[in-house]
Amino acid sequence: MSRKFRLGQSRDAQDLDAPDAYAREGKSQSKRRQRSAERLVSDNEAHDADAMLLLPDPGPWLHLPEATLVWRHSQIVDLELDDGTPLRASLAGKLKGVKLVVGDRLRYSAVPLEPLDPGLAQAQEGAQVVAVMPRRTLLKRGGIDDREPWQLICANADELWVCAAVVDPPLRPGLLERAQTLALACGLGFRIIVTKRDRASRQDLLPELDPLRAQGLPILETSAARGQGLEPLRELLLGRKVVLVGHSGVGKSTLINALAPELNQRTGPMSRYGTGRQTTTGARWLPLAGGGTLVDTPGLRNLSVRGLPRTLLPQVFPEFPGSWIEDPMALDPEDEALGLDYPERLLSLQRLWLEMEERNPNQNIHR
Ligand SMILES: Nc1nc2c(ncn2[C@@H]2O[C@H](COP(=O)(O)OP(=O)(O)OP(=O)(O)O)[C@@H](O)[C@H]2O)c(=O)[nH]1
Ligand SMILES: [Mg+2]
Repeated sequence: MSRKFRLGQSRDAQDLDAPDAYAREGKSQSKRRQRSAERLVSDNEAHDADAMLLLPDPGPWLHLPEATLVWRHSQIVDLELDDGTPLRASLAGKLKGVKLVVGDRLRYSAVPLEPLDPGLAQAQEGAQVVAVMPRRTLLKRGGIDDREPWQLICANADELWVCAAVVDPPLRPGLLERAQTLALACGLGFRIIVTKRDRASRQDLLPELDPLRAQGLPILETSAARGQGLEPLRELLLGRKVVLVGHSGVGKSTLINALAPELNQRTGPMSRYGTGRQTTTGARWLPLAGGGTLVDTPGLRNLSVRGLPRTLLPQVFPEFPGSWIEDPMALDPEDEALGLDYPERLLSLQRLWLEMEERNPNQNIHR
């Protein structure tokens, strides 16, 4: 396709997003996963995408105080009370199997109310979480296989800001469209934050983003290194809970430090792209001194839309007629008669359309 991409970046449409994340798995790992996915594929229950999102009734516990989950270890959680006090707590047995996620509003008791898992002797003392309040929003992406239909990212956020660096790692518009789709599915506001703007010349107008600009998506260009573009973000953050997502190394944590130096998030040099080493290792809920909340997340390799409804697509691709969205596979993005300004958008539509229906990506992607 003859589009104007920056030197050194891939022009290959396949590279715009990253199903290749799967291709990097070791052979034995992929075989093991394939086998377990096959075992599950006949099991209807495994496909109940919402089963894992059901929360036990918090009714009996509403007299207990509430706090926000800010960091999750495996069986222990760090909470922040409404006055800002931190509190570490264990989880009651009834929450076993409930996937808690940062941003969850939890009811806790200062003394354990339930016997604890005997394996957790060190947590016998102290507070215990006994209930989760219903979530206002829940950001989730498609899971890697049917054992885990969804991967939860964050609860109770208002907006999703997807960060994309101008370079290192390369800008991948495909990930931005996926993030927009997830934001729509989860009822979150959506913005694109371009990071490391200082790494590209001012003459470089970032043509990769033209198709998204043409859709009127809000795109903000920033450089944490030069302090560029931060003021508008500070204003947008006031009173809002915002979750940042993006590839590893795009500068999410650096941006958070630039916006709120008191948070002092760990940042790190770029790992070789695709090695999966992330500097941030778990999502963290970070209330800001000036009001508002940021959620730092570990770098994503891909954002799967598997299992999301195709009815979201007309909002993501408003430039295409309804009949195209109903059956995009009937069209050829290379077909000049379609008169497409941005043929890669049709490719993206086709990719998302196919993926939404997929039961098990392993069976389609693996060798
Ligand atoms: N030149 C320049 N470098 C930046 C900018 N923002 C971040 N970086 C560099 O990019 C690298 C990665 O930054 P991080 O903030 O750790 O990236 P991250 O997105 O939090 O990465 P993960 O935690 O792995 O997901 C660091 O070496 C930063 O110094 C910027 O605005 N300009
Ligand atoms: Mg980070």
